[in-house]
Amino acid sequence: MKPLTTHIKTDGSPLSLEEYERLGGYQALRKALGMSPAEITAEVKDSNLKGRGGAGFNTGMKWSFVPMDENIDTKYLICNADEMEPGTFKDRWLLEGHPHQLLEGMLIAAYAIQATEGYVFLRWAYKTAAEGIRRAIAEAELSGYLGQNILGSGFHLKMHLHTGVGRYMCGEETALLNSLEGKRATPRAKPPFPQVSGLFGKPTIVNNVETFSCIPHIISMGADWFRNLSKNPQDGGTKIYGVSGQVKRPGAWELPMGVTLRELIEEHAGGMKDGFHFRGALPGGASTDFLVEEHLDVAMDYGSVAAAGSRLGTGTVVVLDDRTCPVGFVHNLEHFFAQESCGWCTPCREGLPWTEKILKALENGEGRENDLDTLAFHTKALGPGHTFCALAPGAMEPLQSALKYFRQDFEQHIHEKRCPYGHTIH
Ligand code: L3W
Repeated sequence: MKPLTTHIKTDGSPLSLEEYERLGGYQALRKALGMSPAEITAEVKDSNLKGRGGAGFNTGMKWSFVPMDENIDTKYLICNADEMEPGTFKDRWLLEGHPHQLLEGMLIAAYAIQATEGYVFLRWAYKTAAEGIRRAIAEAELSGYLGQNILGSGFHLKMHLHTGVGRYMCGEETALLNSLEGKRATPRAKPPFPQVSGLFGKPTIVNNVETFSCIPHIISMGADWFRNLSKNPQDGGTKIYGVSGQVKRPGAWELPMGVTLRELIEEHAGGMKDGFHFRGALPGGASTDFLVEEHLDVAMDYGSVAAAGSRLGTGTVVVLDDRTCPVGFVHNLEHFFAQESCGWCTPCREGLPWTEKILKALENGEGRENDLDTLAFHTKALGPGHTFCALAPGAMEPLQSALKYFRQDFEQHIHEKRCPYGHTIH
């Protein structure tokens, strides 16, 4: 059962409103408008849908924090479609192929929290998705699904498409809010959480594309059905997993939540390319800890990956092979994170370029004996609790786990004064 992706056309072109309606599209919205907002939130909470952007927070619980006081004049609903996590390309599939499914999920969510303004905050580079979403919004407005008095219910929702300017930082929900307000995209302190004080100081829900796309199915089929799509009903539903690296068939697939890492790599991605061997993998984009061979049978759900010392993150696996230098691999990631730091807090602004510089020196054979201690210190000083947001702690995850699992490679660079893989960085 692949409720989110079964109907996406093989050429990737978006389903039109007519095609979507023929498949039962917007029936979940009709059903939702006959329910109370509290009933919808309770159904979503019971489904054990957890946020698909990377953090895995219970979606219904998040919605339940929104004040339902009738005196609040405006509430906002935002889809975080700023997909820029390295190795992550799952939302693009849904954005380009199934825009009405996303809009229907957002409409139901907006009704559940009684938001009247919605935004799709889209990655600037997703030009094809922008066209499809713009068209879908226009189609939905013309057919009475969006705008004033939706389907005669008295509920209103105005939807806007906002394209970013290409900063990873805008994927962090409070930096995204600042960006939408026309301010510099720096994170805000939490609490207050956006559910209480978000866009322009009003109650705001921010959820990921894949999260919203699950909502029409939960409302149509019920929380029990959704929970049991998963191999581990604690983390309900299916998941769009991806694999990249030196595998035979890199790609993305919608599968029951909780398939093993081995199944993903060996069955769906076709195994390693001839001449390459598996050394490790980041399970969910760049800001997660490496898993290694002993973890291949770990179930790819939030709890199991955490128990193995990492995070499910976005569920898009980046594979490290035996012919790629782990030091160079991690340097590449730290280069990205250093470049994308917004500079707001000192540990991130100063620590990431310093980390990158040490890794570059190591890779070029200029490493010193105490470099590994300095890197280990950085993994703590830039870790959780020391920075304003999750960017730097996330950046430290591949580094700290590389120092643990591939330490010999780091030491070899220092002792041999060169990269054993013959790699250099200019
Ligand atoms: C109320 C509380 N609400 C948490 C809400 C919070 C947010 C959600 C998750 O980072 C991760 C990061 C990246 N009362 C709450 C609460 N919330 N506690 O729950 O919050 P949080 O703080 O756990 O995570 P976050 O700061 O939103 C997200 C990782 O995802 N990641 C990045 C993916 C990047 C993309 C992209 O490119 N667009 O998806 C991948 O692993 O490192 O750890 O809504 O308000 N007590």
